[in-house]
Amino acid sequence: MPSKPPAGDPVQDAPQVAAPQHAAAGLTAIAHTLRMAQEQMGVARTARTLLKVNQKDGFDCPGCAWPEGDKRHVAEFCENGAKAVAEEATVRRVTPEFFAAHPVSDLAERSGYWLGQQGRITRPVHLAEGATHYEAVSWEKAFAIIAEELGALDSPDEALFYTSGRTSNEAAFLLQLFAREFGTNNLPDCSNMCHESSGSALTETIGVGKGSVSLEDLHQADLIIVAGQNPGTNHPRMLTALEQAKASGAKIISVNPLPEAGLERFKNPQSVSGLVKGVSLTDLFLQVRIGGDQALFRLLNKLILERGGAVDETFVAAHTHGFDEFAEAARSADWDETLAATGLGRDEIEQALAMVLASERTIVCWAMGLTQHKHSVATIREVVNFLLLRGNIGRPGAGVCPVRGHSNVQGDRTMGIFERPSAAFLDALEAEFGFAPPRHHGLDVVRSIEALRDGRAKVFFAMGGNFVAATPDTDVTEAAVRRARLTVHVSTKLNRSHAVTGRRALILPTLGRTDKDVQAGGRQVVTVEDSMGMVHASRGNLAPASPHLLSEPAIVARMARAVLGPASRTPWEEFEKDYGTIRDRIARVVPGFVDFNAKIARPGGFALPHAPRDERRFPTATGKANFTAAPVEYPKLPAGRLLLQTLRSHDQYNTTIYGLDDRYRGIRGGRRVVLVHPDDARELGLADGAYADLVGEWKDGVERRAPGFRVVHYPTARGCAAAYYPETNVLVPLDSTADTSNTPASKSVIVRLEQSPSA
Ligand SMILES: Nc1nc2c(c(=O)[nH]1)N[C@H]1C(S)=C(S)[C@@H](COP(=O)(O)OP(=O)(O)OC[C@H]3O[C@@H](n4cnc5c(=O)[nH]c(N)nc54)[C@H](O)[C@@H]3O)O[C@H]1N2
Ligand SMILES: Nc1nc2c(c(=O)[nH]1)N[C@H]1C(S)=C(S)[C@@H](COP(=O)(O)OP(=O)(O)OC[C@H]3O[C@@H](n4cnc5c(=O)[nH]c(N)nc54)[C@H](O)[C@@H]3O)O[C@H]1N2
Ligand SMILES: [Mo]
Repeated sequence: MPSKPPAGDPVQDAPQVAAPQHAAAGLTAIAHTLRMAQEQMGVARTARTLLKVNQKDGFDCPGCAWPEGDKRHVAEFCENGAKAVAEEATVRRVTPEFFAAHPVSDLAERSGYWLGQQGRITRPVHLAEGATHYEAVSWEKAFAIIAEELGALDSPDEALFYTSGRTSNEAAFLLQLFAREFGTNNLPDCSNMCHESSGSALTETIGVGKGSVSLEDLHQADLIIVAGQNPGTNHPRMLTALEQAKASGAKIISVNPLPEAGLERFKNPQSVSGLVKGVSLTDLFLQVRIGGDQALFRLLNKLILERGGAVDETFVAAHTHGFDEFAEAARSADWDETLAATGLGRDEIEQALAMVLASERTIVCWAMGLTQHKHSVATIREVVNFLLLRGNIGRPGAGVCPVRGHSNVQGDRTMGIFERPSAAFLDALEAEFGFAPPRHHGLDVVRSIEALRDGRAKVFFAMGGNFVAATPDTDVTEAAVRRARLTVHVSTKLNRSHAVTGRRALILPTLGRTDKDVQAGGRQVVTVEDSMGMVHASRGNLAPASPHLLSEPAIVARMARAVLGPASRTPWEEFEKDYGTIRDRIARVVPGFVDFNAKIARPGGFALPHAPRDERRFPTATGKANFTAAPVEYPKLPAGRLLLQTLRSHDQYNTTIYGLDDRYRGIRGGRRVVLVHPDDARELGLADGAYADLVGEWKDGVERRAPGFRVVHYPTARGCAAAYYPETNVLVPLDSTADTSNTPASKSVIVRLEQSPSA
């Protein structure tokens, strides 16, 4: 059976609403997976491709960053991983004829869903100044254009090099090397919008900005708190780990304004009894108000302090700093204020406390529900306080578990994709490559947009991603990007960012994870790092989507040669020929990668060192794990307003829309829905099925409006609302960001709902 042609546009957005589900995965998930995969790939290619996902000789799933266990199943993927694979391995193609038929003005009118459905891009294309259409261009000409525009800048800091988190370690290492040799640290990345708050909080408190647990630890924990995360949709393989932990007696507390089906009950598709019955996962559901987590953990900390013998005194004395100041702040936590901030009942918090005190090995997992608020860094520091109190870091079955998003977002950071690199990293780069990298800090995502808006940045280069759709304040951001002299996107598929261009624009099509990568030096592998610091090889097995594609390392290497010219002493040509030579350099620059090439030959890869986890050593400024004592914050709402979180549906991968359903939440056939508690909706005079505009309220007085959302009465926490990203990014003000990490506060948007006639 061949693949099906893409849907027409405008795509009908007509949401149908049924009751939310209470279990995730199961047989429906398998059927859904196969249908979506076959639509994109046909039957034979579906089988050939899906069997290689996450196998030791196969490719790393381009879906999420959840690790693979040591014991692999024949089908080591989940419904949503399969969708990510199908999206990339599709047999649909975007050719130069497509661009001849669709002027940029037409692409700009299309939905993101339609753009993505057109298939893989086959040729580099150029939008000349004043032109209406992209046209095919040779790779040489494309690199010459980049060299010309970068060469015309007054300072290297007028260029921005963005990275999305699918990029391999090898490509990421080359990109940061090129940017720094060119002369800038302007390396914004999707992490700035994602787990930056986790990195900021963890680096300060435990000395390493990454999680401290392995998959084995999860299996051994006796209490797992999942806060601000929806694994049933975004990290489905995590449910298997939770199931295994439960089988060994662990308890699970979930903290979330929404009852998420995946956390309620899991029907494991890998076992027959699992498929039919499933296991219930959550033992205690704390339906917290958006932004109430810091107050919750602060009060738990007070209660632990008040309970004799509950604090791990030996650990606190030997390994921590700042206890007294923290304890004083925690002791003043107030019950009434906590109940107001969290919306929880006293009995629920007491139940949670009892489970915490009964646990000897606690892990806290979190994702965007904790990282995308004004007070996110303080919230995550409070989670660290909570774990430190009972010695829950640096021993088996315990620790911090920020669950990463993109499959190699953690590795890209390890490779130096960071606008604020450490001096030690730059020293190592300088010693290895013999040039002086810039020492002043570069721009993160939000500051990059401001620089484009203010004319301080003029060339924008993106290694993957969909910058204008993923970033906040869509109208402001799109206007800012349009001011650029040149925008360049290294991409696999079409997206909104290709339609919102600078004066000139390039799309450079590249190989994806599933494609076979053959260079002059033979068949190549790349490497990735998962959410738990395991590094392993990834090897695509499909014939590339077109013979004209270049790999990401090849694109950076050729761009570097065109831009830097013979003055560069870096062996770019050699790097392109054989990625092993890149890994030899990584081994000498990045700690933990000694013998890199030898280590990736091991099936399953190797673990990077992590001082707090491995030896209870905390490489912080004080040399100890730091307790912190920030004042408690939580969002305060004016009357008649709701606090909106912008989140993912089950049928999307960030800005890539696979389909219009959100099965577990009972939504089908449309994405413009806003979930509101029935009592709040009634108070606002909004019936289920009414239509409303979402209107943002921010201190700048600018009206930000997302029109035509169907109101869905939904059991979320009171005062809260939820709607999908990226449709709602227009509502997130550019300067509404987290303290310290500068991450857009896309889970705390104050809105009012204005009833509108219809969609
Ligand atoms: N299929 C699929 N997989 C993905 C992605 C995808 O789009 N699709 N995206 C990938 C990426 S880049 C990332 S970062 C991750 C994202 O993974 P998640 O963080 O799970 O993604 P979100 O949909 O943003 O869900 C946020 C969750 O936090 C809850 N929440 C919101 N506000 C609060 C709060 O104030 N407190 C608490 N306790 N909870 C809150 C929401 O109700 C929701 O359950 O997933 C990755 N994996
Ligand atoms: N309102 C709101 N905004 C958010 C969030 C939110 O929760 N709410 N979440 C934030 C988060 S957590 C993240 S991580 C960002 C995501 O921001 P991005 O990473 O910028 O966005 P994606 O949608 O993941 O990027 C998808 C595009 O990547 C390209 N692509 C896919 N695979 C490859 C590949 O192998 N190589 C290359 N070169 N290109 C490839 C395709 O062209 C595809 O269209 O969005 C952030 N924005
Ligand atoms: Mo993310």
